[in-house]
Amino acid sequence: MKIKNNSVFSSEYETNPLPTFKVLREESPVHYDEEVDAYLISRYEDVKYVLKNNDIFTTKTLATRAEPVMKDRVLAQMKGHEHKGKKAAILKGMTGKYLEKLIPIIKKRTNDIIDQNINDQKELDIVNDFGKVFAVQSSMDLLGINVNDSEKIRGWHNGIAKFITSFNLSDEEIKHSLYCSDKLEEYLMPLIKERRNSEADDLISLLHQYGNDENKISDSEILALTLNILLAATEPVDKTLSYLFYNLSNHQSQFKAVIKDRTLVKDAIQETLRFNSPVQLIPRQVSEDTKINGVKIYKDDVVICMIGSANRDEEAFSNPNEFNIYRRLEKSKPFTSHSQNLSFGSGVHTCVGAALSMIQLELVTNIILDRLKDIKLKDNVLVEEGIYTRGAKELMISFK
Ligand code: 2IO
Repeated sequence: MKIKNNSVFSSEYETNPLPTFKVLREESPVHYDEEVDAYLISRYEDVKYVLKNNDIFTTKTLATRAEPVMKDRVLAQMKGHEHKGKKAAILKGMTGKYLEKLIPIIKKRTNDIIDQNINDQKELDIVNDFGKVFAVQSSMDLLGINVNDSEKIRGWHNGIAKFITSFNLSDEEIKHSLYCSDKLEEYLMPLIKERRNSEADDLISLLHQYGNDENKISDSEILALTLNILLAATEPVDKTLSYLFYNLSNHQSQFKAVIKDRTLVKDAIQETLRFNSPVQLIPRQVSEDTKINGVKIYKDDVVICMIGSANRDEEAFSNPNEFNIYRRLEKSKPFTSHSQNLSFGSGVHTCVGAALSMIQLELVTNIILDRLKDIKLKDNVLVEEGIYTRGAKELMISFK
């Protein structure tokens, strides 16, 4: 396979990016892509280097990629004292007594959606019947938004997600994303204003509570962080869950082991995040002339970390193309633990929701395993979509 000189993001790439990842890692690990006007970073060590060195490789690119639909800066755009404070406020709402309150709600949502989908046919689509519905509802629970409106919010969420995770959108598509962003603002702003002096324990109230004499936080900043959390907590969830059940179904002895020994659920999720990273790309902008792996890049250039490629790098993981939930336990082999995967990023901007998402996915998976017996894929062909965030279009399963 030859690297195309205008863009690696072809339709073959979207069908299966793995061959391109391999060629890039081997032949052009810091590869300039003309069409997206950015350098693609495909090796594990280089991706980690970029993500860790946030002074050289900044998040400034989010000003054009995210701000138009987020209406203000997201957490990843902040630094220093402000970043530390707002990150702590968000983290507070996902840990301790806040987490304790969330757990039964997560369980209830899971059970309710399963109840709605259990029919005589004993079939369901993990992506569209379960994952996408659960994803937006659990994000709304975290933010303290009534889930009665979840279908409306889901539609608008899709519109802003498309803006952030696409290259070359048409004018019509941009217009639609901006419309969805306006609708979300219209919906959320009154709620944000209402909670200005709230002592409640949802994340919107906690963001207000962050504001005091020293630390200021405006309603528009709270709106952007609310949209940030809504998007980051929703977008990867159905993708991870469907990849998990797809991978386990294709590795029956590991599936059986997980069903029997639930301490392996976490390992199966981590290995799925490595094997099929739901967030495939992380962009950064260079603050000064520099080099990555010997290749010169100049101030203001954009580099794109290819998470999906880094997670399949043979220099970082032994047998990277093997789905193996036991990696963590195989301590004798070097560079093998699945938890070294870069699916939550690395460095100061590592995903704030990483721990919560692992807890959430573990709870959901356990309930599914308890309630749906003898899970089988209806069709073994997995049709995936997306090059920025990536996931199955649908995944029909049968159960008893
Ligand atoms: C929301 C892309 C699902 C984040 C983004 C504008 C900022 C940031 C990410 C992740 C995952 C989403 N970037 N979450 O890559 O908050």
